[in-house]
Order: sequence, then structure tokens, then C-alpha cells
Amino acid sequence: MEKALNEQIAMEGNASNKYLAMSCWCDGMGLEGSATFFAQHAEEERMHMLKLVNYIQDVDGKAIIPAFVAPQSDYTDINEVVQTAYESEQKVTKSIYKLVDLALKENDHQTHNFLQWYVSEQLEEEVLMRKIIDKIKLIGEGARSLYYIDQELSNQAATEETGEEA
Ligand code: OFO
Repeated sequence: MEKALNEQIAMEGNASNKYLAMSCWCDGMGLEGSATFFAQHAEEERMHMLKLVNYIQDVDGKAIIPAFVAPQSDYTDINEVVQTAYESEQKVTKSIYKLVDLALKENDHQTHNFLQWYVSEQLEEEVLMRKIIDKIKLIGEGARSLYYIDQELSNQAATEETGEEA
């Protein structure tokens, strides 16, 4: 179980870096709202990673801090960025489910309980990315679409900042 939790540390850390790279790409494209949104998510993923580190240490295990894996730094457009983020969340969800399965198999009730927070969090994140993809489809492609997409992500970032429901 400890080995699998350590692998999840790497996954969350890599997700954090992936979002940070997305934020930089958006910033470079003048998409300030989107850059803020992805920077916030980079922070969130780092928090997910730290939560795992602390848990492993709390149960008298040894948390292993992994090396960075270089994230994708270039994208064709904002659609690709959001789609990549969504697919990445889906992969993380699968990985969390595997951890839950393993905790059950090993009768590790404590870890099973700890992981429930991640199960709920993943649902929230998948729903959020899907909603953004849907909004981007609604906005459509046109000269001003980028402005509105960025506005949407900016609103989302502000909502998360205040902790209100989207
Ligand atoms: Fe760590 O929740 Fe997203 O990936």
C-alpha cells in the first residue's frame, strides 16, 4: 500500500507541474484568466501531493519525494489545454480507484478512509473540467471566442478563490 501511495505522490506532483506549465502557456498567449485558473489548480494538486506525504509519514511510513517529469509546455490552442486537463483528471481518478481497491484488498481501513477525500475531489474536478469543455463548445469559434473563454476561466478562478459553488 505504501508503495502505491508513493506512486500517487508522483502523480499528484506531476499534475501540479502540468497545470503550472498550462498556466505559463496561457499567460504567454495573453489569456490571463486562464493562467490564473491553471495556477490555482497547480496549487491544489500540490496540496493533494502534500496530503499524501503527510499521511504516509503519519502512519509511520516513508514518503518518497520524486523527481520532476517535464510536462507538456506547448499547446495548439486553449481547447487542447482544457481537454488535456480533463483527460489527466480522468487518469488520476482511475489511479485513486485502484488505490481504494488495494486498500480494501489489504483490509487497510485507515487508508481506505483517507482515500475517500480523493474520491470526492476527483468527481468535483472531472465535473469542473467537463463543464468548461461544454462552455467552450457553447461559446464556439469566432473572433471573440478566446476573450469569452478566458473570461469564463477567470470567473471560475474567482469562484474557487471565494469557495463558492460554480
Ligand atoms: Fe489531485 O486532483 Fe486532480 O488530478
